[in-house]
Amino acid sequence: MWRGKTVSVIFPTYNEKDSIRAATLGYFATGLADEIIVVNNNAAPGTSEEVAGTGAREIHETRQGYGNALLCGIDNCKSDLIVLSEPDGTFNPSDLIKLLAYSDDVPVVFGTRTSREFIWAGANMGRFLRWGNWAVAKMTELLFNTTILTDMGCTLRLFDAHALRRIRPHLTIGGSHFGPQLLMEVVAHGIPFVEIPVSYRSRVGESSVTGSFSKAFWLGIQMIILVWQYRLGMVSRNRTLWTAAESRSPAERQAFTMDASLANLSRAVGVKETVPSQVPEKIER
Ligand SMILES: Nc1nc2c(ncn2[C@@H]2O[C@H](COP(=O)(O)OP(=O)(O)OP(=O)(O)O)[C@@H](O)[C@H]2O)c(=O)[nH]1
Ligand SMILES: [Mg+2]
Repeated sequence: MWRGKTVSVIFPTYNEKDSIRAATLGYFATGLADEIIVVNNNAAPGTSEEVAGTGAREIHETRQGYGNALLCGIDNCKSDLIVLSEPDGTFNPSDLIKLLAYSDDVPVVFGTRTSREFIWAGANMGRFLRWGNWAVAKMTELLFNTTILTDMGCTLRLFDAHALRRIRPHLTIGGSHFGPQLLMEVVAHGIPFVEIPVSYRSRVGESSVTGSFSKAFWLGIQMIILVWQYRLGMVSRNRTLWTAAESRSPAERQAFTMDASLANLSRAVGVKETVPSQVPEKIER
């Protein structure tokens, strides 16, 4: 629970039998996660036994792929704040509080794994992955004039349920580049976000994606193609854009609504000087 909001962590799992128990218990130990949803994506035998008794809820998605697994978790989650993570030991559960702290200000918080001080010894974040993720993220930042972006592929992210529901109909990718699509839809909807450094540690067991140079290279190319498809308007669908009013806290929203109706009222009755806004504009674009 975070400031009266329920918190869920979603773990897709494929090949994390040896780390999923510790990861699950680690998130619960923070005292901040109300629920952990493990999406078993035809996972290694023995995974369910490791999850049993941890308090996590296990569900199954048979369509293979990181995106399919996460979408299944998202569709089965009713919490106010939804954290997407991985149970392979790469992320530190104690970073949850950092994501939550920023959720007070913005509906989406992305992690970044490219800050040198946060890359632990043995982590799979060599020069190619680090600068590759950084370069595609910078390209996106420049092409869309976003706030700072330094990592395209970090899989530790927090979403306000309201924001996630808004972009959910636009999420279509079942494989590994679901992550970049999620980021691009946040950008395309104009949803405010921030990116914060998170610890990145070595993986327990074999990586099946970025551990292989050719797979990581191909994923990078797919990311670049995806970003340009968005830039060139090739993925334009009807989107309900995020409004400034939606970014306010409930109390601020109420004040804003009252303020706006007072201003409308005074306009309607012909008062020249409108009531000054009590709530400063939070986001200037
Ligand atoms: N490879 C693979 N991963 C899946 C699948 N379904 C869900 N996943 C999840 O996708 C995430 C990414 O897979 P990893 O093997 O850790 O790949 P990676 O994160 O690129 O590699 P590292 O960064 O070294 O951890 C893991 O949390 C998996 O559980 C699937 O069908 N195949
Ligand atoms: Mg991983």
